[in-house]
This record gives sequence, C-alpha cells and structure tokens, in this order.
Amino acid sequence: MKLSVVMIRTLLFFLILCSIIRSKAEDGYRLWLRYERITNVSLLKNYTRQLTSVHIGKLSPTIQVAVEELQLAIKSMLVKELALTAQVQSGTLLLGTPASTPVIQAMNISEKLRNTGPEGYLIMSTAWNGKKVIVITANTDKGVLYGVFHFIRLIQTQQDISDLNISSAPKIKLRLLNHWDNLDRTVERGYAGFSIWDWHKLPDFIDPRYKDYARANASIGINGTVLTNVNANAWVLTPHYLEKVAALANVFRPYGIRVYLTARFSAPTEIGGLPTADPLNPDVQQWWNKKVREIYNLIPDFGGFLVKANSEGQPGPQNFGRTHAEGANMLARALAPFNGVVMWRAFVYDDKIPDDRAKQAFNEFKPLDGAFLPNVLVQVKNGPIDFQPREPFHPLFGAMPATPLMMEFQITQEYTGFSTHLVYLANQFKECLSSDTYARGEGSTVARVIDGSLHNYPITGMAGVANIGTDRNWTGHHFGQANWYAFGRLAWNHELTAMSVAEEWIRMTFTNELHVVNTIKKLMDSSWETTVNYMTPLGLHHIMGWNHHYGPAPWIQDKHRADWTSVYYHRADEKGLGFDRTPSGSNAVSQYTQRVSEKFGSRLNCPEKFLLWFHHVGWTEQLSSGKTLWEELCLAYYRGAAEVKQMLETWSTLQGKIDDDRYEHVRTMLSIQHKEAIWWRNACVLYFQTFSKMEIPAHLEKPDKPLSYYMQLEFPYAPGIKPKW
Ligand code: GCW
Repeated sequence: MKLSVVMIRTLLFFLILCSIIRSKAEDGYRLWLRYERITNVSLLKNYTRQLTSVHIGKLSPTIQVAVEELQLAIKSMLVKELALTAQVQSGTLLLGTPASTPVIQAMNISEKLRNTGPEGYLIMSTAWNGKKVIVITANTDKGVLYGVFHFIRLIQTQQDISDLNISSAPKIKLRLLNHWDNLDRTVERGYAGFSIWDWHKLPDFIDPRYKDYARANASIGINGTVLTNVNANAWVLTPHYLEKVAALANVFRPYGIRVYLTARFSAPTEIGGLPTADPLNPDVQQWWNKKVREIYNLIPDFGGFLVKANSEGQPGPQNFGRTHAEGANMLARALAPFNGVVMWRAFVYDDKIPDDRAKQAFNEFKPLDGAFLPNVLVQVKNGPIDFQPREPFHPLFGAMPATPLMMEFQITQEYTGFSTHLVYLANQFKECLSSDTYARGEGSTVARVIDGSLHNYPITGMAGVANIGTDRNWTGHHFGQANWYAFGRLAWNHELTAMSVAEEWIRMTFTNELHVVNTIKKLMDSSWETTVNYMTPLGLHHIMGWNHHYGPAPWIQDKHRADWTSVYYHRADEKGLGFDRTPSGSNAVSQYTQRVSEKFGSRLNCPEKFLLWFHHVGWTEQLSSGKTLWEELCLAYYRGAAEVKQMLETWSTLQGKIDDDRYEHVRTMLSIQHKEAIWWRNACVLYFQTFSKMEIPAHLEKPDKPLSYYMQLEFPYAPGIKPKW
C-alpha cells in the first residue's frame, strides 16, 4: 500500500500531537500554579476582551516578578501576550503602588488603601479617562504581588472579572513554614523525599526549585520560612553555611519571603569556643550579638530565630538554671536592633516531671506571661500533646494575654498517615481555630487569640511544619499539596471555610469542571474525620508505632520514657478506656477557663470526639447513641475503614475526567490507605478487646489475623525518623 503525502502528513501531525500531550505529563510539579489554557471559547473571549495590556510604574525586583508571573499566567491561560503600555487603554491592567505609579497616584485611592496595611491590596474595576481598566494596587510592592496572585487565581478559577472590588489584608503578620530539614538533607517527619535545600551545592548552584518554591508560597501569602530543623544543628550558624542561607534569601526576597533559622541554644559552646551557653553570662550575650550582626550583614532582611529548648533532649536555658524567658530574651536582645524576632516553642515536657504531659507546657509558660521582651513570640502547637489526628485546643491559648502566642500546625502528616493517606487538614486547622477559649467571654476563639485581636498582641504569627521534599510533586501525595495551600490561605484569612479553600485548590490543581470539583470536594471534606475514626476515635491519642509513628501500636509500653509509650495515653484496663484528666485524675481540665473546663470535665457534656482524652470510661457505659463504649469504639474503627473504601470508589468515578497520571497515582495511594485503615482497625480493636473482653459486634467482619501478627510487625526503615545526634 502506498501512503499518500496527505496521509503521511496527517500521521506525522498525529505523532507530534501525541508527543506534545505526553510531554505534558501531569506530575504535580506545577502545584496549583498550572495556568491551564481556558478552552471554553466564550469565557476566553470574555477575558481576552477585558485584558489588553499592562501598565506599571517604577520597576522593582518585586514588581518585576509580579509582572513576570502575570505574563506567564495570561500567556498560558489566554494564549495571549499582555503588551506593556505607557498609555492607559481600555482593558489595561494597572499594577503598582501610588508612590511608584503616577496614574494610580492620580486616582486618589489613599483612603481605600488605608485599611490594607503593609501587605494587603485592592483589586478594582474602574474607569480612567473614559477607559475601563483594572487596578491592582497596595501600599507596598509586596502587596501588589499578592494582589497579582489573587487576580490570577480569579482567572484560574474562572470567576467574573468585569466588576471587581476586592480589598484584602492578612489577619496574621508572620505566616511561616517551618522546615524540619537537616543539613544532611534528611527531613525529620518528612515523607516526600529529601530536603529541597541542596546545601552542598549552595551558594553557587541555585536550583530552579527555589524560585518555584517562592512563587508557590507567595501565591498563598506565606512570607517567611524557617529553613532548618528545630532539633537544631549549630553548624548552620557558621560562616560557611550562612553564605548558603544568604543565597536562598536572595532568591526569596523579591517574593516577600524572609528566611529564619533555628538557633541551637548551645551554639556558643559548640561553634563559639565559649565554656558556657548560660544566657545571663555577658560573654554569651556578646557572642549572640556578634553572630546576629554577622547574619544581618549577609542577609539584611533576616527574620529571626525559632528555638526548641529544653525539650526532647535539646539544650536550653534550664541547663543553666535559667527560665525560658531568660533564654528567649537573650536572643531577643541580639535581634532587636535589626527588627528580628524570636519564636520560642512551648512544646516542652520532661519525663522527670511526674505530671501529665498534656499539662507541662502550660505549667512552664503560664507563670512567664509578660516576662518576654516585645520581639518574642511563644509558638504553641494546636493541641497540648503533639499533632495527634485530633486534639482539643491547647490550654495556653487565651491564658497568656501579655505574651504574643503564635500557632504551630503540622502540615506534614506525621500522625495522619504520612504521604500515602489522603487527609485534608484544613478541617483540623479550622476546628482548632474556631474553638472558644472563653478567655474574655464568649467568642474568644483561638483564632482571635492568635490574630492578636483578643489581647492586642503587637506581633502575630502562624507556622506550619512543612510537608515539602524533593519528590517531583513536592509533597509525596498529590493531595498533600492541598494542605500546604490551605495552611497559607488560612494564615492569611482564618475566616475562610475549609471547603472554599478546597474548591479554589481543586479548580486550580485539577479542573473547573463542576461535577469533578464537587466530587473531590466531598472526598476532601470527610477525609480527616475518616482518618480520626480508623486511627484514634473518641479522643484516643498517641497509639502509633514507636518512634517512627508508622501504623498502629497501642501495645507500646516499658520504654525508657513512659510518656513515649501508648499505654500512658490510652490507659486501657479491664474497667474501661481513656485518660482521666478531670479533677479525679490529672486535672488537666483545670488549665482551661471555667466554661471550657466544666464542659470537658463533665462526663456527660464533654464532646464525644474528646471523650477518652479527658475521661476514663467504662467499657459498658452508654454513649449518647445508647450504645456502649465498646460498641461505639468498634463501630468507629469499622466506619473509618469502610469510608476509605468509599473514597476509593468515589475516586474511581473520576477516571478519564482528570489526567491519567494523577488519577492513577492517587488511586494507588488510596488503596494503600485502605489497606492501612484496615490494619489500624484490626490491630486496635483486637488489642482493646484484650481489656474489654467483649465480642466485636456480630455484623462486623472479623479481623483475619490474630493480634500477635500485628504486634510483631517492625519497621526499622520507616521514613522521617528522628535522627540520633
Ligand atoms: O511531634 C514530635 C516529633 C518530633 C519533633 C517534635 C517537635 C522536631 O515526633 O520529631 O521534633 O515533635 O515538635 O519538636
């Protein structure tokens, strides 16, 4: 058979097309900044008509990257270049601050800009000399950049841009990622490969990832990053490493992102040659003053230090008989001349102290309220133990009116299935933020504590322990990206709902097709509750594998620290289950305000989601459903596992509706999650049965393996293990 020229051409065209499609494999690298081409013709026409050109005033590195991002987005979504214009035309997008852009100055919008502060922005449709234009303006270039990302998001999510009147400003000042990244590139509790900081090749080799990291963070309003692990290594403070840190800071600066470092408290002895690190010793203070000057010489906008002291073996002021405040203030004094801050972690507990671990941070810090210098924030985890699948809010929130408390959430899924479980954490973040502390009467939510409005804190902050690594899709699981995204969006505005944030993310990350958006949204919405059910229902906590925290291990006991065992937390015995934290037990409830303490402390009024956190409940006691604790416990575990199966089924309806690459990846992860949910269910139910001595309700399928099978499983190489120094 002879092929005609036309046929050969057609074939060639087809082959080229296939290779183009293939090369655009969706590997997740582009995160939510995919800027997919708009295929809906009328929508495309509509946008194209409204956007003709861009006008800017004085160029700065930040305005430069803002324009670059805008061009990239418009070119790829609307297949159109926005010409830079000196003349305002119909459809011109005006970008800049009044100070840098005379046309914007002439618009007289200073009144409107008053409420947007140093980072907020306005996006407005308006007329200029009879021409319809869109203005993105702010008091600073950084605000303009945030406005540009918001504007791009409007197009990505296919919103109407014909009559814009948006004003937005962050509710929280410091919106930071905390990387638990080590200098050897391992990541403590990291499940997405190695650290993206290539310390060895820095400062000369600038991995393009650094810029993409900055773009992604700026797009969601994150304005700082702590590069190193809180289990700190003093080496990062040596000149050799500081030069590398400075190179990263240079990449991040135009994007409004400052770098911060963790300060190892014993650094003066480890790298400074001093005989002590006592914070009240003048030589020690001098050493830090000098070190901080050295840092600011290299990095003029350095943010400050994050410190984990006297916790889990980290050195701190208590090694020298000093308080946390004395330690924090010593560093604060060194940083104050440069406007740097100290973020001092409240995550402290000691196995030598014979008190409930849940109470220890409060016991240590509450008496220090007001003792910290003004540039110190105390960084408090969302709950009193440690990022468990679900915890009640930390009792310190609301209890330190004279000390700025900042929030620490965990984005990396140390306790929620690593990077193989789909768990949308915005629901968890929101539950904590909307909890009422009653510190100043009703409505004193955790959100109002940390945004400073309750106690008039002069500085405010929210940190998220990052889930980012060298995996091509950054977070291991494609849906891990949603947790990074949601963290940033909620740090900017904690009033956003978990589902509105999810919807934005889905539209930008997968598709705007409504049915798909809604299907994925539903999946995300229930995913956290599902995980709580198959891991730690009814307020159970810390019953996972020892040290690596992988999988169920409620049987862990007899370790060198009782507070690192599971039996310490669940207290199962033949009578019942749960940690009595009422006045008849550890009385941790007394650390909350009276209203909260009465609620949590009452067996009947305590929300059942926290029941076993606060109460030791008899196996045959009835819960609100009328069923016994034992039955409800079994039902929760079985429900959790069954819901994962349902998630898998729901996901499979999306085959062909989203790209095959990500469809298949997520499907595989969901099947791992299902397998592991059953593992959790079986192991926990069988273990607790040895105490309850009751049958698993008859209609539930019985575990196919004995408890002994689950108990002998070992995982010496599970990812993310804490390194031994
Ligand atoms: O959750 C625990 C982790 C540790 C971590 C510690 C902390 C960085 O298991 O790996 O150490 O919390 O927050 O300091």
